[in-house]
Amino acid sequence: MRKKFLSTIAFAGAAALTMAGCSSDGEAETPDDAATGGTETEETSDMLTVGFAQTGAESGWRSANTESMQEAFSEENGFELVFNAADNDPAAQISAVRNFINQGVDAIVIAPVVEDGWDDVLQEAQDAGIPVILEDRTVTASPDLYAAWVGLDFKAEGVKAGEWAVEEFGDEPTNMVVLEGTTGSAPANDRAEGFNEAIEGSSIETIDSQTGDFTRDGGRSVMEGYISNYGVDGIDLVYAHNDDMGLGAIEAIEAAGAVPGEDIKIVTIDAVKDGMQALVDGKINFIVECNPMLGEKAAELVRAAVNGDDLEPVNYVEDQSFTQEQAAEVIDSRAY
Ligand code: GYE
Repeated sequence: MRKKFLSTIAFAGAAALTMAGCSSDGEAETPDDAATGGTETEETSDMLTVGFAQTGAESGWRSANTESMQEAFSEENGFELVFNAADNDPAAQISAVRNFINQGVDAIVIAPVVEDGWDDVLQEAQDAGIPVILEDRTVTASPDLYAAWVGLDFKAEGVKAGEWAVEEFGDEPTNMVVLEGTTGSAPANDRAEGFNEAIEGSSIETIDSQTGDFTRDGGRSVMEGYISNYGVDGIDLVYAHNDDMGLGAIEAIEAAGAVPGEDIKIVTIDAVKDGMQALVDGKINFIVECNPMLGEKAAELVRAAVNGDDLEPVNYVEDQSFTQEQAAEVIDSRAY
């Protein structure tokens, strides 16, 4: 905690030192030193206590992001991290942030589960003089209520995925099903918007779109439903808002006796280890990257905010994208 520790030298101890005529480290003590006995002295600790409200542990991306945050906000780097994972429950996440405010932390970092509903608690943090940094996802609340955001351009990710699909399917009539991320989350909203813009006027038709909550289980069970409604032959393409849901869809397609990546093509977003492996194995056809290594930048922003420095309010991290061939080339050198 970046607070001033007030320490009082016990009178009896000071008297004993005076009597011995030297301090505890053996240095000769002057009468002035002895005179400080019984008064208050100040020490300052530069450790910053930071509350981090993580969404939960829904995906491989999330695990990599949590790891990156824990590494950057380490004790060696001068942080005491108070970690909360909200299990993707927006109300639980808001109450975790309220707890951080009540604890009087030095700064708060939030990866907001959903975009809406943040105005009140962000105002409370501001009233308490606690700077807030957003990492990963965005909110609809006014940017005046938080110091800065670091993350990815989710809409651009959706556009890249959509452009790949348009190129892949050309003029062929294409039945697509979508596995959406958590309803109301920035990446689910923006990845849908970007993709839809990119496929506008193409031969790709969205025949169904439901949430799989960014989880592998969610992706599998929604895909099972799609297969039982439309049949394997009725689906040409799966657009999954993250790798984990795509991996769940692969399980459902294989369980139905079909070949993922061939009978049904798959495009996903994230490029985490398991997703990249499935791409190399030919089960996914294209992945747009979403970089989860945001810890260092978030820590830099927290320090600057606590120091009262001017901050760049919007901080984008670059993403790439991968075909199956490109994935095979880079898979061994990937950090996540
Ligand atoms: O793509 C997904 C996750 O907010 C960018 O959340 C993040 C998304 C990521 O759980 O896998």
